[in-house]
Amino acid sequence: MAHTKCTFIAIKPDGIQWGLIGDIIKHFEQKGFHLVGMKFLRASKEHLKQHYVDLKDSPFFAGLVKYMNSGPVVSMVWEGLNVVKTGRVMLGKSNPADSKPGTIRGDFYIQVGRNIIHGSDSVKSAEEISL
Ligand code: DAT
Ligand code: MG
Repeated sequence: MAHTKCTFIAIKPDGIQWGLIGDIIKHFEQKGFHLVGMKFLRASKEHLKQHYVDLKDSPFFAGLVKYMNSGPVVSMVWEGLNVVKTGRVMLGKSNPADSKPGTIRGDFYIQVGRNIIHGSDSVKSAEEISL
């Protein structure tokens, strides 16, 4: 299957505003993963609706799309052994309050709707790299 050794990581608009681009990249580099693609872009609402299509029926969908469109994101592809699963562990939980210290969400943020970083949650969903 395509991309089995790669994951999609995106630094969200608040992560950029908070000045965390360097820290997040450093975290992944120091862990031993390789940055194989990176793009700084402002995602359109249409693009974001596709990216989050699984959540289209959730009550926070419109707010999520609006927030993700509120500024640029840093889209990255990271490669390495078990990077999808390990990457999710490094991110922490969706809700920063449940994220352990030492994880990116656990160390840097407190609100679920502003959790600074996206990461593919399975090898299958890492196919979102193409999007
Ligand atoms: P994750 O980003 O950990 O994969 P997810 O895929 O369940 O989490 O949800 C995607 C994003 O949607 C999440 O990063 C932030 C937002 N979100 C999730 N649950 C939320 C909630 N209860 N209120 C507001 N935003 C939420
Ligand atoms: Mg998710």
